Amino acid sequence: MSHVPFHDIDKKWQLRWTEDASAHPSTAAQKSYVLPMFAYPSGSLHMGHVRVYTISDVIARFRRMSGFDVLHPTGWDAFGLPAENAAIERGLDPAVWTAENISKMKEQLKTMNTSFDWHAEISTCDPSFYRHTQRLFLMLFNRGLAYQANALVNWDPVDQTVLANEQVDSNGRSWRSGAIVQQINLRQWFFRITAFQEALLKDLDFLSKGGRWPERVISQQKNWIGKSSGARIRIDVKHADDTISHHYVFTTRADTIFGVKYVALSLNHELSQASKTGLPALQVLTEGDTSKESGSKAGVELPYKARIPSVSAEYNLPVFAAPYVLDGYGDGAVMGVPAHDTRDLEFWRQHRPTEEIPLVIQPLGYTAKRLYVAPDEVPEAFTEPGTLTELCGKYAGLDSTTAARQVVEDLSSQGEDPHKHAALVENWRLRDWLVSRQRYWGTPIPIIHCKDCGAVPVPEQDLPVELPVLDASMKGQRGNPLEKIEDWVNVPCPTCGGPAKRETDTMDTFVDSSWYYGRFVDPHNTEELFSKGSAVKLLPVDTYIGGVEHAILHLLYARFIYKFLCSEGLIPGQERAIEPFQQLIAQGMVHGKTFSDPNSGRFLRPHEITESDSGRPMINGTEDVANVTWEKMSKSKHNGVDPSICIRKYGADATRAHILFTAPVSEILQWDEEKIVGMQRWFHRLEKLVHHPSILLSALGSNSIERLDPADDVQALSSEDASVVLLTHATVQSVTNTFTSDIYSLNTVISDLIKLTNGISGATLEGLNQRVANIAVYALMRMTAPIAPAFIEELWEQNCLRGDVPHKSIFSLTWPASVMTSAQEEELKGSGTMPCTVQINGRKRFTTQIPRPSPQESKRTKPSKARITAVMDTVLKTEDGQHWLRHKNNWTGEQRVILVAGGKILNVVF
Ligand code: ANZ
Ligand code: ZN
Repeated sequence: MSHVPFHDIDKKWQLRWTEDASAHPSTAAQKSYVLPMFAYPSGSLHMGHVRVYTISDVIARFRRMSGFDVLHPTGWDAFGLPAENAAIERGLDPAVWTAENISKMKEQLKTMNTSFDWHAEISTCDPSFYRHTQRLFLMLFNRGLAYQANALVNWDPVDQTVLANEQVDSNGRSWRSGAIVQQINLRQWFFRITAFQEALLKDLDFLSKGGRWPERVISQQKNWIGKSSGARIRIDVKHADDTISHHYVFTTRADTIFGVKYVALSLNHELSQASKTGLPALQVLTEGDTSKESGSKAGVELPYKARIPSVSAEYNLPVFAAPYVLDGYGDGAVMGVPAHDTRDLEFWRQHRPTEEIPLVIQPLGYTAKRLYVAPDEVPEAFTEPGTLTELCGKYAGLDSTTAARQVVEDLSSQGEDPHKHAALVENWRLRDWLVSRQRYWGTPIPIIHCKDCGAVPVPEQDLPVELPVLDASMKGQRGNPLEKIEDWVNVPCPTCGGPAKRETDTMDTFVDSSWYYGRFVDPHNTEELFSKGSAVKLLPVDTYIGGVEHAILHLLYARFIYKFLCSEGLIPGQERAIEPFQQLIAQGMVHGKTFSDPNSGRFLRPHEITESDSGRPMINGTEDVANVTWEKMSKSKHNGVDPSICIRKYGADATRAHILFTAPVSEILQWDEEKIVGMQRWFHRLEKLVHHPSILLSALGSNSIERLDPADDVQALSSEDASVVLLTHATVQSVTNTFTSDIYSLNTVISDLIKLTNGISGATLEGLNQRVANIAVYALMRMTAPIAPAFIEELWEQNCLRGDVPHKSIFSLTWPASVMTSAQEEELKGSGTMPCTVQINGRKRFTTQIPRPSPQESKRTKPSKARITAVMDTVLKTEDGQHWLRHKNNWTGEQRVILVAGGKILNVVF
């Protein structure tokens, strides 16, 4: 076996491609914008990065070869707390620290043989970028879509900043500092994303069509936006002094109105607040950390009684203050229906363990024996829609949907405005986006606060508001250093010239990433975020690739800002739905092999393990075998793999191929380095093929080896030639189809290419017609090029040299189309079908129709591999085939298959 110096080849071609980058201006008519989610510059690439950039690079290279004008850029999500904290710990300027990390990671990215458009590189912490983030802020501000308001926020007392809900763990601690998070009221900046909620919801339908986005992501976005249609129902509340007041509850289940046993109010509801002084228990509840209690049964009964007018004349419903009722959703008030809501049942069991509850909904076609039951008699609430029971008066017998509609209709006609007994309403779970952070390392909010003029935008000509450089005395301090930099904070008011102060909050980094994909289309524009011309030409992103952990926030914010920019006319002429990412490829995580001690559960380092002769991982110095699991790579589990080491050892191309081959794109990838040699072996076989004396790709002229001549008589081909042509043809179709419409199955591209490589080698090149051999190898090389770019480029160059033809990049060649005409294909495959009896282990199981053998095939004494594969494919597609081979037996594709009598009998041996 020859030893290809993969590492040297990588280096050689990385350099050559950089030199050539400007050499081929694209003349393609159609653009394709392929974008991987940009990285946070932590300083080193991890396997997750390698996976996402491999996928995007392979797609980008494929599209270039397919004739698209491809934009494949990347940049750096460079602001944010981790950089600032790392810088504080080391006493460095975050700008310097970040720039160093970026240059390290950029080098690493290049070692992956990626083909990025580096001329468009951006970094969100660069003033030339963030001046536009500030412009975006002011555009929103001028439209009333960026505003200040008081809000209860999660405050991390150690890092001294506001945290997003997602950054607080289930124990109420900060994800970073570990401090108990406090809820405090602070004046904060918000973006009014709720102004776009209808469009954000509706356009999800477009994204779900044809699988543009994964359903999982769509449903997460739907839930987050959380539109719910229901009704407000009036409740009358009698106070201790017999006065009556009117209030409302929000319900999506008006059909359960006859099952109401109590009313529950949020702790901040006006009625809860009004009774606080007399109820110490309520005070305790209010002062506790309510965020943790929202699911609990906690509650305090209040000194009121309630009724739902038109259901009951008497005030017989107890009223509770309960943390499970959220503020700011609906009316902060709930009608409690223990029999039909899980939380309500739990709550009722706690507070009225013996009082019977009415069953008002029963499953379709089922009649309950008793309509009143004790809370403990029902194992769980019946929460599905169903049929209304006899307890529901004139609504008895109706189905839930009809009854709910009817109840609301009836109640809406009762009572006087503004105190109607009910009204239809919609509620949205989506809240405006809190964008301010009390930290240094982010885009400064371009606002100046003046006592007389209020919040005044920084004038256009003064943008960007640059971050001041931290001086040594600021380093290592907690809190927001901006507040302490007097020369920066104190400025004249742009409107009246009086003394004023800059806003010291900076923006959430999600603001940067909400529009960065727009910047790549016009990265050097100083006047605008991007020009209309470039937007029309290049936006939206055609294929966006990234981790599913961004399924909600980043993608939702980006969709919002894109819609906003379109509404401002910055992105004109969008024919398709106004969506920034037309296709989303969500890739799975990379897991590492993890060893732990079966006795203590302790995670073990690789050097604590030695493989036994039988391949078992023994814990050194003991008789114990380590437990092996696959888990998310992390320092604490000692299961991380450094991609640079791997790339240096095996070459970038084998690493890329391994990543693609090991798992379908959306699934978890179990990183098992030992398997990379499998890819190297495939490369060696491929190399042997290309080095064969009869393979002279360029010399023969690439036109003549693109495909068979339409005038060629395929009947004249030998059976080996015919089967190689058919296999090549099938591979081109399958690989092209995966690349264009089934990217999630990229793993099958590798297996298809391996099969073709083996198919050609198996046919012993000497025996093949030279044209046919060259057609097959030429197609194989081009199809492998996006995956193993440097290796194929090298083989291609060597082949050119051997043929004495000047080399030009393999990426300047076009993607293979079909290698013969459809008439030729039909002739080769033969037409019509014939009956075939299928046997399993020699016993006859069923009979089905299979394609007739081609004329060449009929000449053979033994059926070709291609023929067997074609027959098995047909058989597996039948119902009988599925039943006998997949359900009754476990067909893996490796079983022995015997085809006799031209196909009349097929025997599969398990
Ligand atoms: C009575 C009822 C009976 C309910 C039943 C459900 C089942 P979605 O679909 O998420 O909008 N609810 C209303 N306001 C609430 C608040 N501020 N905090 C917590 N829960 C609240 O949920 C609507 C349902 O959530 C409403 O319908 C209400 O309970 C509860 F068998 O009303 B339902
Ligand atoms: Zn002023």
